[in-house]
Amino acid sequence: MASVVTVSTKPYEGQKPGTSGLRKKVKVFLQENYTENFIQSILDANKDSIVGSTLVVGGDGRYLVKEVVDKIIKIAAGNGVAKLLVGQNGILSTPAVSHLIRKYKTLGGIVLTASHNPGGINNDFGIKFNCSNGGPAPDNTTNEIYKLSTAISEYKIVPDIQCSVEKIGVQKFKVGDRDFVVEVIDSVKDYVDYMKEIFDFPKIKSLLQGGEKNKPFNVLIDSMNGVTGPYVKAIFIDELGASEENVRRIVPLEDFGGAHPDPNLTYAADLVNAVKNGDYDFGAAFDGDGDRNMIIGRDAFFVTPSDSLAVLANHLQHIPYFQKTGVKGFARSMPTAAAVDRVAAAAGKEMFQVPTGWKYFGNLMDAGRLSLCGEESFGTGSDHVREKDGLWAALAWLSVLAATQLSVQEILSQHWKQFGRNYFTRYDYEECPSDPCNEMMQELEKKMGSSGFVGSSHSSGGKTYVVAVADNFSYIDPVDQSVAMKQGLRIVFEDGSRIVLRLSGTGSSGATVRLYIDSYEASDVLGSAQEKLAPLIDVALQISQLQKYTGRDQPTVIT
Ligand code: G16
Repeated sequence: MASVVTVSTKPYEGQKPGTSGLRKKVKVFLQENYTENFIQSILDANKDSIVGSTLVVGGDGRYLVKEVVDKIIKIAAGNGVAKLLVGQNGILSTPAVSHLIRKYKTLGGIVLTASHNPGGINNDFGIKFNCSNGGPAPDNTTNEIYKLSTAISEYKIVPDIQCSVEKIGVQKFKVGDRDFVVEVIDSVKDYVDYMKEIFDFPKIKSLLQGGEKNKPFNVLIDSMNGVTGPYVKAIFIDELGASEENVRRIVPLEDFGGAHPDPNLTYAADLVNAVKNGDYDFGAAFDGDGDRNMIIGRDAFFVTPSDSLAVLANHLQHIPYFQKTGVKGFARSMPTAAAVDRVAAAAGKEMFQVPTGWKYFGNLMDAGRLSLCGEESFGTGSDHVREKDGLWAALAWLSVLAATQLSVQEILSQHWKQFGRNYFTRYDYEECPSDPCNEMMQELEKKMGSSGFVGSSHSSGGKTYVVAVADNFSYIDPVDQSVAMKQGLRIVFEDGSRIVLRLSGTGSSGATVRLYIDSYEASDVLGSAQEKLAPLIDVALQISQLQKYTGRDQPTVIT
């Protein structure tokens, strides 16, 4: 029989979860009791229901996951948790955690990931709590966790529990007079079974093998050495009959092999080049924890996440899950281009615009008002879980391609002809010094609120834009009326074009500035986004004085 030990500790500053969980450098988490404090704060935030509860635990395989899984097991045992469902070797993708929480009706789950941020001893780690609906904890819970972390004085742990997470199976312990169970589960099985329910796998398999056209549809799927590797193997190779040549980087590595596991045109350039130079019809990449996706077509034709969302919204009828559930509303985050709004209007569906962060979609889904949503930050997903889901997005695209027998580019051209096109780009200025960036945002907000700003004209490249609306976006949740203030500076011009500026909430050091540019054209739809948006980008740089404050001439990443 093992017993609970109470350990004295002191609070650390800065354990405030960002857009999605607490993300810091590994070395920060390695400080004495830093990780223990945060885990105890998560459990304390659930104190009314923690005793006798079941939690899901897993992560994206990055450096420190295994050690922290072990700490969670011991601290959960110390706090009266009855059972943990742990992914084998600590491996679970973020959408898989969400599914497991829902399927097994647990109190929630703890996800160990810093998502798309690099891993390894010199890089990032992260801890996130998901609630019983499977979604990231909402602001009131993360605020409570933070508050508890600022006043913590002790944590409870059972140091004598020796639990291996290498083998699938049930391990039982006695803690005082309580039973404590750790069930190590297959990391992929439940998720793969679910995907087989949602999609028509035989139809996708037939597409990949040549189907009606009798010409194999060649895919290249890139896990970027992140957690999706085993899921990609199970789905694409074992279920859909793809070959080893159709997948790459499918072994999760603690440091992602040195890659920055963020599926965008800069960090997934390897995949883009391979598709450009090879005979591929479709390419997809996923981030470290498997919730983000990037979709490209033949010749590396890039689908912006905003367009990806709109195209899927327009074709959900091809997916068996939606044939069963019907299609409720659609939603996007505020900085995401409004392409999906046009699909919603044409289909007569409710359309919601939420702040950046998947957690804001959860209430709408739980209320039965939202089927499909997405974010410009390479997130797409549906109410099948409460996280965005990279593999789901790739399978959704393949379902549409199988049903329409069109190429990726043809689908987009057709879509733009029908709905017009929202040209969109995002400039990221990563890891800038924080103080000048904060000052830039404050000064810009002041300028936007000054008299005469609304109505003022701004010109570049022969185009003139007149400001119609200037605000700091705030959101009232239509379900529980909770309010989220100051979610991004937004300047909307009279022709509907938009500039949005916000500071990232997912970085682990310094400040990352995100500049989002969006402009709608009803008929001129086949141009290059960078050319079309050049005048507006210039106007954004003038108004914000971004280059002066950040000291950067060029963004780190252009999407
Ligand atoms: C997280 C959230 C997303 C959000 C993204 C962007 O993604 O889950 O909902 O859009 O951050 O965050 P930011 O612009 O603040 O960096 P992930 O994939 O990092 O979990």
